[in-house]
Order: sequence, then structure tokens, then C-alpha cells
Amino acid sequence: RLGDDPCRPSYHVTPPANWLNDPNGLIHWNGRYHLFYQYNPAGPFHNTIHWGHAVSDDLVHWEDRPVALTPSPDGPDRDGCWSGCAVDDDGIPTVLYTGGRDKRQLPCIATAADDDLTAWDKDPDNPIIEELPAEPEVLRTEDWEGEFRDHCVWRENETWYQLIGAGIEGGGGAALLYESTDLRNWEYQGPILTGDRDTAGTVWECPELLDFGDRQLLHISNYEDVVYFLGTYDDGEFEVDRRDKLDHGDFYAPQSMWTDDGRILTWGWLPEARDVSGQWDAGWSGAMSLPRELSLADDGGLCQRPAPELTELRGDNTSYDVVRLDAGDTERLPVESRSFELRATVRLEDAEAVELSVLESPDGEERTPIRYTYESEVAVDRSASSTDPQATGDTQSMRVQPYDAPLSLCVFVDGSVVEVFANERHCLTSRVYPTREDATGISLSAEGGRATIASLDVWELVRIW
Ligand code: DQQ
Repeated sequence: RLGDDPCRPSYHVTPPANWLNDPNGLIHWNGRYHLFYQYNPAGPFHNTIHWGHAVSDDLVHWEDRPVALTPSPDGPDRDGCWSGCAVDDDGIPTVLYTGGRDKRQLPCIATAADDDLTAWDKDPDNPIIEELPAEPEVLRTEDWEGEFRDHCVWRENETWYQLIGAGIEGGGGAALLYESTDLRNWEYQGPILTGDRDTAGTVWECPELLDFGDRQLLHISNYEDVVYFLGTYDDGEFEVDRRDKLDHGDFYAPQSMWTDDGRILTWGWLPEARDVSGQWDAGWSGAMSLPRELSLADDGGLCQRPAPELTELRGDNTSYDVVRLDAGDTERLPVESRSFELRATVRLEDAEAVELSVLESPDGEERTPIRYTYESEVAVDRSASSTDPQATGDTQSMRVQPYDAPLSLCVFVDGSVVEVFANERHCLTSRVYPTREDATGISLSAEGGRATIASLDVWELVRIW
């Protein structure tokens, strides 16, 4: 496992070395949490994708396991074992994933050969779906005979259902529904939802349908963003009444796990925001988000909270009952860290904005301000995050609600990851690459008036490997 790189997260899941992208096959099996992921063991770039594997007993500490799925030279997954999901088929852990071969995207199935889910038997009859659906016509590109991939599978009584992500010729993205009684023979039913290409992209990757009882959520990844639709899903039709982004920053292709105690935990891929040569020099690329618990609020909106297990990571604590700031005041906290959690309640009083600056060098040359403004915006300003010209300097932002109450802020910083949770509803994850060893400070300031920061806590977080 590569270490020694201040940008390398210490409590987020990363590949041992080389390339990681989407979370796959998430399953709570025999009391252990299994996290598979898109992995290239040959280098920190996306090519000939395998499934990497990490396992945890507590959702906090992880262990690397051997590669779980490898492309078969003569198989339908010769060019890569792409994203997919895991299900419990009456006691047999089973994964469905997309094989790539000769410009085709081919759904495949494999079953676990042992209880630790380290070895998998691919079905000799792969691929399990060979023909693209006739209606609507699936989008062809120069690279692919059909944009048709990624799997979300669930069971209702004796019937299995599957969503596959797609693009539609002349249209936008689609989540296509299939039905089966044995996970191997699938009958096409039609799209449960299609998107308007101007606002929801041309291809939907990694669709996932989550059931909250009365209401359902479908999220899709459209090359740029993870968009979620909330509403009611019934019998092949999705009636949408709300839509937003699951995260407003560097977060893509998420997937969820139903834990044995009935919770929905979601991980997303945190792609790098530095250029390819920076990833090459580092020898690793990509991290997983922290697990987020998804639930519905009383008003029907989506809640996202860091999984409560993460409190196990907490080490040294610095705590304030209240910090009062006047316009122009800056309070530097007595903590130096690149791996911490910060929680606070922010009241703007009559300030225009409050700035929480993290990864800050003493002279302020490198710093990443998280700004909360009276316009109910939370922004991560990366213009001074790094003196490395290859690191992005873009600002990422989101609107938060409710706008008339104090903001509850929870921030996780880890090497090059900044994960922001606002009001347990809105998330913004950013990748930043400070170069200075002393870019470890934290400060608070107010602009244009007074602000109050209450119940401020910072915990240094421990390594997970
Ligand atoms: N990543 C996988 C695909 C998926 C994409 C390939 C999303 O299955 O559509 O690595 O990041």
C-alpha cells in the first residue's frame, strides 16, 4: 500500500496503488462489509478494469483483499469488468456487471466461490443479455455499439428486477427495466425514466433505485453530475416530484449498501482534480467518499449524514462552546491537521459571510476557504488551495436550505479530500492538493458583520489501514 504522500487520504478508502473509480458490488455479507471497486492494477489510469476489493468489520477500518474479478482473455469481459452490483440469491452472493468487448457492452453474472467473496465463478453462459432493446433505440457512439451498462438489481417476491443505464438515440439518458425469475434470463420491460438531454445528459451511468417505503429515489450519473429524482416508483413507472444533485462537487457513480440493520449507506467515487501527470507521479488515483446514510426527512426531502460509525475514528478533540466574530475578525484554531472532522453551527447574525478556511499555511499562501453566505450558498473556493499549477482552482458551490436558520456544518478533511455536509441534507465534496507541509491550519472569519459559531468541535481522525 503506497503511503508517504500528504495528498493521500488516510481514512478514506483508496486503492493500494494505481487506479480506482466506481464503487461496485456493495454487500453486507456474513457480518462483514464488502466494498468492491473499479480497479486498474496496471497503473493510475483507467484501462482494462478489474474489480478491486476491500473489506471491513466496522465500516471504518478496511483491509485490502486480492483482486476479485479479472477480465477473461476469451470472455465477453475481455476489455474490462465494468460496474455492477451484488445480490443475495438465496444464500449465493451473486454479482451482475458489464463486460466490455469489441465495442459492445455485455451484461455478465458471477457467483461467489467462497464465503469471503475473494473468488468468483463467471457463468459460462455470459453474457446474459446479448441484444440491445429495440425501443427506444440505444445510442451508438464511435467507441460503442450501444451505451448500455451498469446494473441495479432487486427482488420483489419471486421476481428479480434490474435497471441498466443507457443513452437513447436522439434523446437523453435512460434507466431501462428488465425482469427475471432466475437472474440469468431477462425480459425487457422499457425505461422507468428517461431524461431531457439538455439538463440530464445524454447517457445515464450507474442508475440506482432506492426504496424508502412510501417514496423512492432514483439516482443516475450523467458524465458530469449525480442527479437524483425523488418521487414514487410503481410498476415500471417513476413519478418524479423533486430533483437535485446528490453532491455538488467531485463525487460520481455512487452505489449503496443495505446493511443488515436496514440502513442505506452510499459511497461515491471521488475522482482526482489534478492532471494526469500528477496522478502518474503519485502512483495512485481515486478515492471513495465516506459512507453516507441516506434517509427521508419528514417533509419528504433527502437527508444525507456521515455514517455514525465514523465517530470511531475520532482522536484528539478541540472544542468551543461559542466563538463570536466581528466583521473582519479571524480566529485561528489551535489545531494543525490534514485529517480531521469539524462540526459547528454557524449563525450569520448580520454578517454577509463566514469563512472556514482549512489546509491553510501560516502566511495564507495556500488555503481552502469554505464560505457560507447570506444568500444561503456554501462554496469551496479552490483558487488558493494549491500553488501547483496542475491542480484545479475552480470554486464549487451549492444552495442550502433552510436559509433562515443556523447552518449545521460538518466537514471532513483528509489529505486531498474535503467533504462538506450542510444541514444533513446537502453535500459538496472537493479534491484539493496543497503542496506546502505547513498547509495544516484552520481559521474562521466573518465578513461585513457579526457571526456566531456555536458548538464547534474538531477531532483529529486516525488512519484506517
Ligand atoms: N465507470 C464504469 C462504467 C460506468 C462508469 C467503467 C462510470 O461501468 O458507466 O469503469 O464512472
